[in-house]
Amino acid sequence: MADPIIYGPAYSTYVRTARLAHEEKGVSYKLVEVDLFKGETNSPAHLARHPFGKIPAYEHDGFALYETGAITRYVDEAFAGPKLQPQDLRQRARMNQVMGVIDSYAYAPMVQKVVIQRLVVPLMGGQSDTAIIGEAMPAVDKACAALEVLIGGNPFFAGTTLSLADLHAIPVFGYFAATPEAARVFASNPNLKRWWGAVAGMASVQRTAPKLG
Ligand SMILES: N[C@@H](CCC(=O)N[C@@H](CS)C(=O)NCC(=O)O)C(=O)O
Repeated sequence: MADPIIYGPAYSTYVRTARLAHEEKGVSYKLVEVDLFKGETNSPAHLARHPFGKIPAYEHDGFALYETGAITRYVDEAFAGPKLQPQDLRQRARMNQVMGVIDSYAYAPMVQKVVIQRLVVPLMGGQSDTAIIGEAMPAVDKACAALEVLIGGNPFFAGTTLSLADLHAIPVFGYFAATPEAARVFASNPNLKRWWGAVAGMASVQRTAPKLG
């Protein structure tokens, strides 16, 4: 059986989540570069894989899939290896809730606004727009305050073991932690700070670390 294929660039947060799922399961995969910044996500070939022109797209043995949460749940259930979805109903509900919070409330202000302005725009020779960052920060604070409550005193978002929720959150925090805004956000959210301090050192997280620039 051929290795599964993840289509997308290594710098994408959602691509990294899909990669982390394979890494944690111990499943080898092929990463096929589709560069967002070169407009390749809107090429006919990519739109055939993902009609919304997003990344990642995925293929396993003739089965095509998109949407990161669907991909990571599939990977967890299709392959042997450590279970990344809790058996316990409520822990699994918490995992799904956190994945939804990242998608709906955290990703846009944290990545599309603060990370793009702080890390990507300067790399492309521009200047960070502090007005965009300032406008995004109330939404960042709200999302992080909610995640702070959801993780509580647990080591991971769904409880005592790593789950897909952590893999959804890691790439977002991986970039956000490198912005100047992170110090204050982590100071206000000690549970998130403790969580990030622990997961940042995981081998899979190190192996998938994006190289910007
Ligand atoms: N709902 C999608 C979101 C994926 C997504 O937004 N990916 C970003 C990159 S991390 C993207 O494709 N951005 C390009 C765009 O929005 O045009 C999923 O869960 O896979």
